[in-house]
Amino acid sequence: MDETNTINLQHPIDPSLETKQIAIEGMTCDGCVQTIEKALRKINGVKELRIDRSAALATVTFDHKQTNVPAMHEAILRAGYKPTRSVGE
Ligand code: 9UX
Repeated sequence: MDETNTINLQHPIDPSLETKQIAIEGMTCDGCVQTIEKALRKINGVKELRIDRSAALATVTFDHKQTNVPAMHEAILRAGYKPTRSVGE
């Protein structure tokens, strides 16, 4: 078994779930965080969401059969913020 390839961002319980981090610019206060949370939770397939304002990072667990990172970038942009990159592609 190749142990170098065991970093696994998929959930062991449900292989269609993925967790990704999206960096977001422009979250100046906690109201911004709530606006983005609302926008992302509206997307079908978003299961878990945690936004860390000081780290400028959203951690999202989603069903990759229902949504994807570009859709989340789009929602963040529409809410008025700037997604800059996602980690763990
Ligand atoms: Mo706070 Mo964010 O007053 O757009 S909600 S800065």
